[in-house]
Amino acid sequence: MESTAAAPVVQTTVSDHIALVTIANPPVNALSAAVRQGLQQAITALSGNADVHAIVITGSGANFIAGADIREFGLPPQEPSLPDVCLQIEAADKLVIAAIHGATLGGGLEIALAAHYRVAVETAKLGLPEVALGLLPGAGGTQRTPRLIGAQAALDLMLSGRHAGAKEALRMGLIDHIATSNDIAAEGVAYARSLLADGAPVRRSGEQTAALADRTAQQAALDAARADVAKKKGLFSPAKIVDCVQAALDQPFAQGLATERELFVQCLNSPQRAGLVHAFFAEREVTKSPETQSSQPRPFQKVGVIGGGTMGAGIAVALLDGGLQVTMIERDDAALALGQSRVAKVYDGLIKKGRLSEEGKAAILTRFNGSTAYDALADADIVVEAVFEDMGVKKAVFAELDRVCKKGAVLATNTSYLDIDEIARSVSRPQDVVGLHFFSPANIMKLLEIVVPAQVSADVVATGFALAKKLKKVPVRAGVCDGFIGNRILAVYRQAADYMMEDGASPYEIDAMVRAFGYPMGPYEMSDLAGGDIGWATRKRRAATRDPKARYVHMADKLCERGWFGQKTGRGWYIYEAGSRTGKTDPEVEAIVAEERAKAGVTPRSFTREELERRYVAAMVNEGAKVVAEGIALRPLDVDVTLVHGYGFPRYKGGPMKYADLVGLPQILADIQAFAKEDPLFWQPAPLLVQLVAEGKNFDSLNQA
Ligand code: T1G
Repeated sequence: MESTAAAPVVQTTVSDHIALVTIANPPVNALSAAVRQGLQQAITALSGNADVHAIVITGSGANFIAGADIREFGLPPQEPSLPDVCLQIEAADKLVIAAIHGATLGGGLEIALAAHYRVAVETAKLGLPEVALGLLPGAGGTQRTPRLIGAQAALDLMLSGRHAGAKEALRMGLIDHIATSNDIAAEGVAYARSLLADGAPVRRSGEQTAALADRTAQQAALDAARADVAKKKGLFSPAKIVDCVQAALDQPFAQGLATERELFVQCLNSPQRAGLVHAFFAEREVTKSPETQSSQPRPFQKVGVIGGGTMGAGIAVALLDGGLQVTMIERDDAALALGQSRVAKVYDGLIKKGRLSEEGKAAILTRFNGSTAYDALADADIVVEAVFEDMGVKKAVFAELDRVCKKGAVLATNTSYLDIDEIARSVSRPQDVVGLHFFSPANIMKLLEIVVPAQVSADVVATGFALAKKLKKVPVRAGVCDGFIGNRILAVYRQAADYMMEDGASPYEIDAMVRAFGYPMGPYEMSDLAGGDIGWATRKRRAATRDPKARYVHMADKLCERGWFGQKTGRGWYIYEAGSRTGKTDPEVEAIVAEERAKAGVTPRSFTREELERRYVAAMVNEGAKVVAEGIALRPLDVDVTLVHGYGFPRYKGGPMKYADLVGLPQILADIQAFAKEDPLFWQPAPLLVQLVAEGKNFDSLNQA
């Protein structure tokens, strides 16, 4: 059978003195080595072809170029480098025009900036999002962009990583012309002809000076950005970006490019790049589950929400923001009115911030209605139950849903720990029951655990993933166990923190360590935010099944017995002045902690911050390994995405499993084995971790399909 050679990733056609160079490297025309080589060869050939008066560069498919090929980072570099390809394009002695559509990001925009003129369709998205990967624009972007649009606008694009639309790009001076049709290749060729007709000169971005002329204003923008970046603790590349733009102001172009290269390589070698690139791909891999690969989702537009409490209302807003028809069910009119007012309050808040108009709110709420009768859900495609966490109450709700919902409706529960298999067994259609575990506030938090009970059909799970995409959530497939992926691991590293506290560390020391590690807050601040009573209820619920040999720390209970639940009671682990969400340390809490230590017969010891960190992370990673081994999480990357998007794990560390790989699994295992000498019951090394270390492998080896 004749093998069809793959189409070249760079294709050139010449028509009537205009060359069209098309990059065809699906799915997003990433600038892989083959594309760079193809571009270099094309520009070389066309530069020497006297019959060619102008060169138009464009991309096939939905995008111009979405940047360098991220999969190549960390691999041995292949020639030509992207900076060299850009320099070659810029140096061309005949007009080079970039014809832009769709995503024009990172190296893709740098190619366009190296061209002499740029035309874009109205829907094009232009940006330099390298900072989101722990990098900086390393192909001349930090030197050409400020020379075209000034330091302030350039810094804004590079430090925010945001995508600018074509109109804004034209206003900024990033592009020269907006196409009148979406046929970008034709528009590019037409624009080239008009430039030739006008006698437009070759215009090299690296030689432009006007935008940087007012040095005082430029320096002021740089100083402001440097001050801003200094506040962003933990991130490596933002400060390097500012250094590069400073070089654009202070140094000749060629020297600025050398400075950029040096700082780019520093970012490339920083562990943050590895963490952030891992997070980028992990967020895309989690959407690929066995069920989404094998089944089509059921269609949905009408969604019911049972319960108008904090979670129910948040879920209703998330669904409305996703453009869906939403019906809220509550037990009586008063409860329904409260639920509806919670939803309205969210939109009123957006109006106050100027991010929504009254008309906008009214339009959204035309898709929102409520009832106290389950029959209102007879034609719902999906129903999400978000009532009180009690099995009896849940089963009663599902019995009603089983009675009223149409055949094929997806029946979902938002429980954060109850046994979904038991709920499924309680209805006549267990194959339609699935867990959709939202995180509070449900209209804000990106994570959605899609919990897969034993009897669910694959297309129901696929529907959960489709719903997540519709709501712009990050879905993670989870198996049924107490706490699924996130809450189960949280319970373990929180326990490790409590043990360190009983052994001598202050809760404030532990919170400080966790913040320094990169979290927005520590476990005790988090408990005060969420409400200590939630953890208390969990501990009481688990008391019956807790291993009597397991160590139990009473300090949190002592605070709860006093009604110190945190922000909502003005006092928890911290004291909160009226209306303040910033807590002050509390000597009375320290006294209670000391008293409980004495009762437990513990002689307090001191911990270095590093010791605290290693125990906290080891507990997280060890339980993560157990969750993967049991198949509760499909891959280690699912644990990473869960902890990053639902529990504040610093994204630039990639997630606990990726972080463990960067630290080295032998180190993590050695730590656990050392801690086990103190408490062999709590610190039982996960067999998967032991196996990987023995085989010289890491967690990432399990992420490869
Ligand atoms: N390299 C390699 N693969 C990429 C890629 C890239 N740049 N961008 C996307 N993909 C893959 C992605 O993994 C997925 O694969 C598929 O394409 C579709 O992506 C020197 C250093 C373009 C807005 O940061 O923001 O240039 O899962 O699911 O929702 O200065 O992808 O199907 O196997 O996201 O339509 C800078 C990253 C690179 C842009 C499209 N560029 N990409 O979103 O689809 S660094 C970026 C995106 C750089 C230079 C530097 C988005 C998108 P799979 P998708 P989408």
